[in-house]
Amino acid sequence: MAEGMKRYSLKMRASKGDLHISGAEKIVREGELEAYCARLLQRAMKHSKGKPDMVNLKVEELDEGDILFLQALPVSTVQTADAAEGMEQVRHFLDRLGLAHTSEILSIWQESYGMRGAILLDADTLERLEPDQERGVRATYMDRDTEGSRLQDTCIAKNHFNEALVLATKVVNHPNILAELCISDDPDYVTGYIASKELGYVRITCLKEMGSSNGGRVFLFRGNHQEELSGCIDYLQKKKVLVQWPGDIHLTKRSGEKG
Ligand code: WAQ
Ligand code: MG
Repeated sequence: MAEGMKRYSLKMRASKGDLHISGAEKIVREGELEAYCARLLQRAMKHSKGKPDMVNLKVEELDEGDILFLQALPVSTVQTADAAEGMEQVRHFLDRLGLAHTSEILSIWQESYGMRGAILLDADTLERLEPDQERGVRATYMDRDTEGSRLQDTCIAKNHFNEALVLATKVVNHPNILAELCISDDPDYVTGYIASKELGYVRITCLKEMGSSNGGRVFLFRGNHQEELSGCIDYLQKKKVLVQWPGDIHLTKRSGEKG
């Protein structure tokens, strides 16, 4: 591969004392690396939560052959007037997936509020499967594949929708993940979603009260704990994924394909 064409994972984490201020990650070409480092640093230093006293920037070279390319989930939107109506909609979609313990799942979701990662929940037995239940499981090493799109400067301000669609696409593409539930912890962001391979990415316009910082995620797992769980956690935490948007022209061709 040509010099400067290698891809790198770039992760930023900013805090002030014990307070987490901001975090973000990108997968970029070598030639874009400096520009994105600067942007993520800017995002950290200008965050509305305050000025950090520690910013961690981590840069790792990736092996091109390890990257999994996925198509973004199809997106749909359900308008809801308030949190109660939003939760009714989530319940309805969980029922459509044929899950037996809808009410319990909705109440366990609240246990994820304030965690750094997500609850990994056995959808059938309702066992929590995270190795560290205080932290949860974090999905990382994913980004939108910007190759062939003009969207190059998306990372200074957080775009909730873009980042969530990337994360959800990665997460629900694992064969043992049935669905993901998500509410933002940002007090002024009330749109959440339920995602699954079957349903796609379903935005629910109001899923909590404005001003509330109660947010969290649940990944619903179905499978064998001995044989499939560690592979699933490994995928969520370590597999490199680039998500392709519909409408973007992709210059990344598989070998043999005509360009
Ligand atoms: N992996 C697992 N869980 C995570 C991760 C991650 N990488 N990042 C955040 N979480 C958990 C954690 O518990 C957070 O408190 C919670 O999710 C919410 O995170 O279509 O902004 O970053 O417009 O606040 C939804 C967009 C935005 C909906 C979600 O989540 C739309 C959002 P936040
Ligand atoms: Mg947040």
